[in-house]
Amino acid sequence: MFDKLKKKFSDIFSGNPHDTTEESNIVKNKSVNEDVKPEKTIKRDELENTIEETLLEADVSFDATEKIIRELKLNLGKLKRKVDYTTVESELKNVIRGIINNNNAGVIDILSVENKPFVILFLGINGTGKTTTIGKLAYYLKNHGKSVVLSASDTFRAGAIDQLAILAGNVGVEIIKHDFRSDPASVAFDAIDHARARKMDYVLIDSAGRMQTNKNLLDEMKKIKRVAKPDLTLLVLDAMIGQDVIDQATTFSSEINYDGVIVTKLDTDAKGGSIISISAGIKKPILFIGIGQDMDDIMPFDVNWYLNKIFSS
Ligand SMILES: Nc1nc2c(ncn2[C@@H]2O[C@H](COP(=O)(O)OP(=O)(O)OP(=O)(O)O)[C@@H](O)[C@H]2O)c(=O)[nH]1
Ligand SMILES: [Mg+2]
Repeated sequence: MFDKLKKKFSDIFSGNPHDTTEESNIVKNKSVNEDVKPEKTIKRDELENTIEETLLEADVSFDATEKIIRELKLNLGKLKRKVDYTTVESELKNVIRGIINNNNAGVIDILSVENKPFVILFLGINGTGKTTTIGKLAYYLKNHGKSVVLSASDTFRAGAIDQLAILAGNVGVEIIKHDFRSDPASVAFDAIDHARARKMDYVLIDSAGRMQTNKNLLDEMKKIKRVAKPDLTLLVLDAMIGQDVIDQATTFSSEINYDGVIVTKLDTDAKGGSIISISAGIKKPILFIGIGQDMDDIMPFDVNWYLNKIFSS
């Protein structure tokens, strides 16, 4: 996961790719053997260009890359003294952290919510991982001592109800389902009713994948939201689709208001930049990330975890 970006940053900040003894304003970080190593230096512009290229190659969107470089230059420019690799690396980290935290400030802790049942609606285009994520999240909540009921509100795709029922069985939570092609909003209504009557903690509502062009399905999505009145609406985004993810999220937000996102399939993101692009482009918090196909391959998103994955120090 994110291996390419980590390797590249590691090379850059250890001074590998652009070592030069030319006149410059960045001094290579002096380490343990500073007495024996000649001081290596590098031009600041050159380093900034290398970082810019690296971000673009890691699939960080153009806009996000420009923003990062702009802020990095600004922060480094404020430093009166000569800067070294370690300073540039830590400033870059700060800039990336800032972009991600900007959206994640005030993000709710799903385990300590007050409403009971707490209703979560999952939306997204086809195949992003909604149904799998619901299974994983049910497992996560159950492992934290919570009671969960799933609402099989993807009544559109043949097999979707069975898929969710199998997941419910595997993780050991309840499911409310109606027949194929029945009204998804009425399934959600019944699931919430069921949870209320039994004082259960969470209702997780699955929904059919839909494209922005599919008017009927978009109307159906709005109806589920109107009827279920979810406490939280989450858009499920697939890290594998690269920068199209921003367009998807923007299109969805023009149709329906959602509170945050779940980014799936990060285990397949060798390049590493999707989290940065999503944070910079969508301006919604990332609540959870999917990191594999097993039921325990989900974790609350943590900016420090991400930074540790892409930076070596
Ligand atoms: N590698 C990996 N695969 C995942 C992850 N999350 C989901 N998948 C896979 O993505 C595929 C689609 O997942 P679904 O959960 O069926 O996606 P969906 O959004 O419900 O699809 P529709 O109902 O057709 O819209 C499945 O093969 C999942 O196993 C993840 O975090 N990592
Ligand atoms: Mg599904």
